[in-house]
Amino acid sequence: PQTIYLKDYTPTPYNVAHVALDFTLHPTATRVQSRITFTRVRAEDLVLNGEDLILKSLRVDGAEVPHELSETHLTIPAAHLSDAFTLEVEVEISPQTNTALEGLYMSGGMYCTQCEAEGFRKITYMYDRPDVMAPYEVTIHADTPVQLSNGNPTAPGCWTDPHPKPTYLFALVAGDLVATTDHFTTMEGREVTLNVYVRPGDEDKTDYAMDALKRSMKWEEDVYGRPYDLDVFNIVAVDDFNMGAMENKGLNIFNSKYVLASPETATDTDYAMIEGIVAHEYFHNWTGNRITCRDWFQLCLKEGLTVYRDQQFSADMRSAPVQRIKDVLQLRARQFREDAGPLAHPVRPEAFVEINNFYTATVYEKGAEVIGMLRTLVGPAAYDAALTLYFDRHDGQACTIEDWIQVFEDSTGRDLSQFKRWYAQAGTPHLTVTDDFKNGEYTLHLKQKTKPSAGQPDKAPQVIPIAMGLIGADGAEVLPTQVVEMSEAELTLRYELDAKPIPSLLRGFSAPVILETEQSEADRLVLLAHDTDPFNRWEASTLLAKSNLMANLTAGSAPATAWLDALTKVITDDTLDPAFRALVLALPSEDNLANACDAAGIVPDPTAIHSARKAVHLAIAQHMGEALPALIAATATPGPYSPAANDAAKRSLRAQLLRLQTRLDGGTMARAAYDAATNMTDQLAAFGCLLSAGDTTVAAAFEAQWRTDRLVMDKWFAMSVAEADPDDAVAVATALTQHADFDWKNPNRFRSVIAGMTAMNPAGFHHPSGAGYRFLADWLLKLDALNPQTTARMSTAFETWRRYDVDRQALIQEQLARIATHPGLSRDTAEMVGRMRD
Ligand code: B3K
Ligand code: ZN
Repeated sequence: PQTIYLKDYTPTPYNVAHVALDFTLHPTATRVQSRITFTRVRAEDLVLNGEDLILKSLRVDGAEVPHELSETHLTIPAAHLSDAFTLEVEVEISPQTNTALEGLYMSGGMYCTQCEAEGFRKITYMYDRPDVMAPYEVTIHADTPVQLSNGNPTAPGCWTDPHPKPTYLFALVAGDLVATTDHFTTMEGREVTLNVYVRPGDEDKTDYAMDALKRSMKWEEDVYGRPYDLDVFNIVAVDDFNMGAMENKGLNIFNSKYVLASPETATDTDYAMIEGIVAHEYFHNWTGNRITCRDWFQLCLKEGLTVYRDQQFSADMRSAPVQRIKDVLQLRARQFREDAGPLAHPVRPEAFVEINNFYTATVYEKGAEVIGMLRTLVGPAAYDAALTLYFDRHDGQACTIEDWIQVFEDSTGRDLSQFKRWYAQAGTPHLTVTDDFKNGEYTLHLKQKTKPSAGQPDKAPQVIPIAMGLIGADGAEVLPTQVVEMSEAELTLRYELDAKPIPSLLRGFSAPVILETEQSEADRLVLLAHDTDPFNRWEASTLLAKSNLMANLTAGSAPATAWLDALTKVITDDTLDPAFRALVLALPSEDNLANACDAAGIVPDPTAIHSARKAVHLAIAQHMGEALPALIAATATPGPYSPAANDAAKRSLRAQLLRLQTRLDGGTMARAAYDAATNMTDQLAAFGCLLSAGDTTVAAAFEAQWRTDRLVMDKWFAMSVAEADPDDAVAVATALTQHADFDWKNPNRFRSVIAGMTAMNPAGFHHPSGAGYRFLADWLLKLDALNPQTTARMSTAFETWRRYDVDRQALIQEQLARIATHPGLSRDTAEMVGRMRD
């Protein structure tokens, strides 16, 4: 397979002035007629992308011309082309048999598309690359009640999109759909019709997505000054979808999981995800669609910025500190993990085989952190000015990271050349801090270092914005938050003080680095109790939890009473947001602890980690003991269910407390909570407790209640594996794959069971027998033949193999080798497995 390099970028020899598409839909024989007008830039052959197409006819300005076809391209020699010409092509495609869910495919009888990154080439011949932008006109002939495409409707089945766009933003949907309709008037006075299209029967689950859309549109105007630019904005929910959602111009297509919600079927987490993803896709209209990427190496230009913006939005809609903590938890769980292993790559990669493999936590989440650091470095006002310049200067263009940085340099006068290293260097910088107090002078000595990663043996220092404060031993703040810029490998900071303070570093997690300090448990307890920065209060609690867990794991030590007391104090503090308290109570994940072992030079034993975590959890439960029932009662949310942050916060704390209570009463209270639950958040929380307590009836009851609801059943599948005893996990998962409703071709269902094992039951996945590894490999090989994209993504469960003991390493390598040598393996999976293999 061919590797594509950033350095090889060349613009096309022809521009596209206009695209007209005419679809006659049929499950196995859809006809696509295209009329594309080109203008010449350089007298070269016209080489267009096209895959799995049956060419029926081809004309240039009405005449047949010689052309060549390969598996992947159509070539028309330059000699047959003029300065400006129209290419008319008719092809036949088969959406029904398109199981990759890329291009035009079918989901539950409905036609839909997914073109990002390179799916349009499976629809017709075209320059399938983001720097070729054109206005589109689309006609759809189908015997379905609804036909949708990008832009504004002009007649039934006819759509015009005046905004030039690349192929990856093209979309088409046709099917038996019903709309929930609403309206939004933009700051420019444009009346926009908003529709959320779902399958008949799901109409009662669209309110929250619509509400989130309207709030996103308003926020985008208020905070970024960007209005919507078409007369219609459509969202469609699709059951079979490879990822979360897609920002097609004016026609966002969503995994139904991120649209459909009712109190009975969706959890608070689902509601928050819907809000965040609706916002994310909507925000792409400016950061991605109006200003797009020159090439796929620039993916973070739209993704990092749009994630940053959706995080800002969620922080504004909910609690900002809680949102920040959740974002950092995600970043550490997914991106730090990726950055520490064989799949590490820069935020802007320089080479790829299959671009779908680079829609990663690094491009998205670290990409967002980079934007956040830039904003911290230049300040909020300068950030706003730079964004205004970005939109003014680049509207309608396909841009690069250089364009983005240039805007900041031009609007602030600052040299950001060193900052660009954040885009170029893979790996998470380690920031090591030591301190000293002598003769009234407090010294902080900082060092940064980034480990080598694939293809990058030596790393240069990066600019790290360090938001920090100093706290006195009594808990009083000695120095309020200031931002220190570290641009060299080492930095020394000095402060004249009366006594040695406790440093509160990296407040708000001001940079995506691994902080290494010699902080004592006593200092952490002070920070947990008194830090003025909520993020660092939580961070102190996490570090305390981690050291207590590690002590239990390595020496069998019981948790320190001082920590348990401090924890109880936070949990019972009514002045604190219950969502914050719930986060303080949540122990670091098993994967996180495996990583902590690795960082400490200890080979992680997933079975021992699982046990240690359970032991510490039990100790917390016993310590809080009699206080738990009253605490649980205090989290009641009377009145009808509301997904808003306040009530959701209480439910999240209740779930944590119920989990502790279950350790003491074996599930008595969880049973009562299960029976009394009137919403999915409470029901699922209690369900998990009961499963963990070994309840033998609840699984069947839950299943009987929710058998006909696909999204709820996804939760049932996932939870059944996640809560299984690690020794039984593979057997449980295997049995679930034989369940009548295990539709493995549906990515949501596949992920429920397979990731239920790999991500949610790590001790089961890493079982010393190697059965978990075999189970994963079996299913990856099975799915790869149908859906390479989801297969490749799920293969990352193996990325941490280097952490483990030689036996586990060998077992994993055996499965990776088995996958790699499988005949007909997809390019997607081959690339991933190749990068992960020894
Ligand atoms: N841009 C899409 C992701 C497309 C993934 C293609 N493999 C969703 C998003 O980031 O908004
Ligand atoms: Zn995105």
